[in-house]
Amino acid sequence: MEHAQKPLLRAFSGEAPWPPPFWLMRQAGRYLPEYRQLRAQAGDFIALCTTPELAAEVTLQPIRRYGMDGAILFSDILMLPWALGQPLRYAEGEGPLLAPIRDAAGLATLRPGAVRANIAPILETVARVRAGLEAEAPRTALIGFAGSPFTVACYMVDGKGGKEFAETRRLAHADPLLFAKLIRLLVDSTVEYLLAQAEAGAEALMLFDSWAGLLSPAQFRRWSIEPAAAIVRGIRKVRPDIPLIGFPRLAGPLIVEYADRVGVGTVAMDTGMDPRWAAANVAPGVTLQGNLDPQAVVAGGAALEAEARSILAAMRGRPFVFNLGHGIVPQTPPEHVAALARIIRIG
Ligand code: 1CP
Repeated sequence: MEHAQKPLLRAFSGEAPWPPPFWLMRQAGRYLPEYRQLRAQAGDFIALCTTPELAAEVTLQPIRRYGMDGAILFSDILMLPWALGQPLRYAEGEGPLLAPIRDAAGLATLRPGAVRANIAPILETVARVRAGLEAEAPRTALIGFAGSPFTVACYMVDGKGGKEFAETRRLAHADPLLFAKLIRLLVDSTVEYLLAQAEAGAEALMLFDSWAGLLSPAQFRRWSIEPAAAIVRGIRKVRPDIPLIGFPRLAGPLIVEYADRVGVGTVAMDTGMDPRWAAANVAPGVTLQGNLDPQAVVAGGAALEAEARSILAAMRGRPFVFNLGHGIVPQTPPEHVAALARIIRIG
């Protein structure tokens, strides 16, 4: 389908198609039996992300079931540190584990020059998904993504998943020069990585700053807003028109400053953001995306319907993309996602 006619790309460009287009963060993955089957076949999560045939198939699985308007590349934000040469593994039940980087010697082990070769299989996945969508779901647009520098640094410095990332926040305060070097390296590599995804066929690009809200306001400006703005400038030089989505999770009212300063056309709201407040305070030209509580989809029934309808009512008439406020969780019954899709399609 003609690029400009895809509902998701129209909404990202500032139009307000209704019912709104939708997709769901983490829409491929563990709540789907067909994913669990392929995951078991691949064995290892990194193998799944770097086997284009399997990663492309997993990306398309939720589209076949629910017909989302957006397909998000199946990969992980930690594939960039992996491509930079930082040792990474996903331990069963524990999430990601990395060899932590906390000093200049650690930083010196990263290999930005190796990124291009290492991401080749991921770019091959992008190309395969784009061809698959063309054939199977021509109204669905392909979204590429990366983690934002601060959120990726949380894993690179702390060395594992979590909710606090104390080592990373301490390092940012204690040795801002070293931390700035890491962030700058990540800005440059992220521009390269996202532009390569666009070149391979991604039609929009999303930056996940899942842990930005852990920062103080001053640190948020320095480590979330400024690096994201630098990434947007780097992308815009080459691809002035590609839709960009920013997700400064847990930013609270700083979402307004993020939207003003970063230069993305779409800002994603987390679960705690009041959509009416965001509609009144975020610049009117900015498309909003979000923000249903993933647990409402686990619950299903009348609770799911009421929550979804209240978001739709708040966003009617505005450039808007329906999504969750954070990733879908593995406990989600697949039939509740089908129910949600029906509610959104009524508008
Ligand atoms: O066991 C498995 O199958 C691995 C689970 C899994 C999956 C399905 C991980 C490990 N990553 C992913 C895929 C993923 N991650 C996608 C692909 C799209 C899709 O599933 O539809 C995307 C966009 C991400 C992004 C991601 N990874 C974020 C940003 C978004 C968010 O949720 O905040 C973050 C923070 C990660 C890190 C990560 N990767 C995996 C896990 C378990 C975690 C969280 C670790 C933690 O902090 O505890």
